[in-house]
Amino acid sequence: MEYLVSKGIVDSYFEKFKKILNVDVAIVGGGPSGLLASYYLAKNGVNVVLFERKLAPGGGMWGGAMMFNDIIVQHEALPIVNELGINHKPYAEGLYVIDSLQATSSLIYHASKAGATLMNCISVEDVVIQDEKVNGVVINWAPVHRERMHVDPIIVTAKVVLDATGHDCEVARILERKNGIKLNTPTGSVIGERSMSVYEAEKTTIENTKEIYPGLFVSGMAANGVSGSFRMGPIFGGMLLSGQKVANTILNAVNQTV
Ligand code: 48H
Ligand code: FE2
Repeated sequence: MEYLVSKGIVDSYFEKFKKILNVDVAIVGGGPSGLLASYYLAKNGVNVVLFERKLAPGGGMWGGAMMFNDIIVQHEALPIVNELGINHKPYAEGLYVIDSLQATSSLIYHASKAGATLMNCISVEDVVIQDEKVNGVVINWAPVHRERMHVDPIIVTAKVVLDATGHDCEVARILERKNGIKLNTPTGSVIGERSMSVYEAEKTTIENTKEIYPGLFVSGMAANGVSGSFRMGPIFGGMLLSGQKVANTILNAVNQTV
């Protein structure tokens, strides 16, 4: 019995691991924008893996505002909220309150049920470049990084990579720092996010959601970070709409390369 418990897990995990070594789309970061993108891509038959370095995907959505576990969404994002079966309370003109724990767990559940492979405890530490295009990611166990162990990584090839790493825009920064590459941002570099301006930031989150280098897309807070736009605080409509937009944009890109 003991042997079978272990064998079931090891067999299943490595079957899953082999499946994600070569995918259509690799998503870096399991915050709301990355999770929602993985849900829509998987729902449309795309082979997608999401890497999250923490034990629990969800990023900044669990914590609500200053750990008050409610968040705000605006009416433009309600179709997504309803599709995910998340309860919402009307609060003010065009604004709704949702429970951050129900919202985050629903995103994880729907992404997984739709067929996205969610890999937690794994960090993306580099990208693969071939013919002036991002062609995959380089992964390692998150604790290996935390302990600063000198352990070489595993390579995952992907037609498309999504930087959904939030405020740090880690993948874009790695690409720029290690390769001196010019990105599709207002200055050609990772600019870094500006201070708080809720309305402006929610608008630019959607506009900044795009391909910033062949094969590398950005969504959510990373999209605002690379383009030097504002932050918006604990309102999440822009994150959800960004995840939806990037899934549609990537869907077109992947279908073109099939
Ligand atoms: C593996 C990684 C790596 C890596 C990071 O920050 P997130 O929640 O991402 P978004 O952009 O979908 O949502 C942003 C939102 O939560 C937020 O912070 C808002 C709206 N802030 C407004 C404000 O004013 O502060 O999640 C990113 C995830 C995290 O879980 C990281 O652990 C993970 O990405 N991550 N995972 N490899 N290299 N880098
Ligand atoms: Fe944040």
